[in-house]
Amino acid sequence: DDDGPPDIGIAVKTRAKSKKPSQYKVLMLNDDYTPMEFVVLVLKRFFSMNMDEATRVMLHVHQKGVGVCGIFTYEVAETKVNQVMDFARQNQHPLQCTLEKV
Ligand code: TYC
Repeated sequence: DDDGPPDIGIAVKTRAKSKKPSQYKVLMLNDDYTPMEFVVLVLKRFFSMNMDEATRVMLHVHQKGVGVCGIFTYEVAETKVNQVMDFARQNQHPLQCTLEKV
């Protein structure tokens, strides 16, 4: 390109700056009243654990006071907390579940 109007170039950003979405732990809290079998059911139903995993996590929470059910993006973690709290309330158990930024 020697003569004529100058070439015009448009810079196109091909790769957007991508930040990994923040991760959140879903925590299960111990209490004195929720039956162990109900906690196991919750862990199986909402966190896709098998019987062995669910029992291990439930016993950990029972002994230590708190335990991790899983790590998710904020939206998924919040949904799981709401599902667990609704299910516990429907069954009149005081089971508590919460999220915490990783
Ligand atoms: N501590 C309860 C009991 O003895 C069992 C339990 C375990 C409750 C885990 C809540 O997140 C929990 N029946």
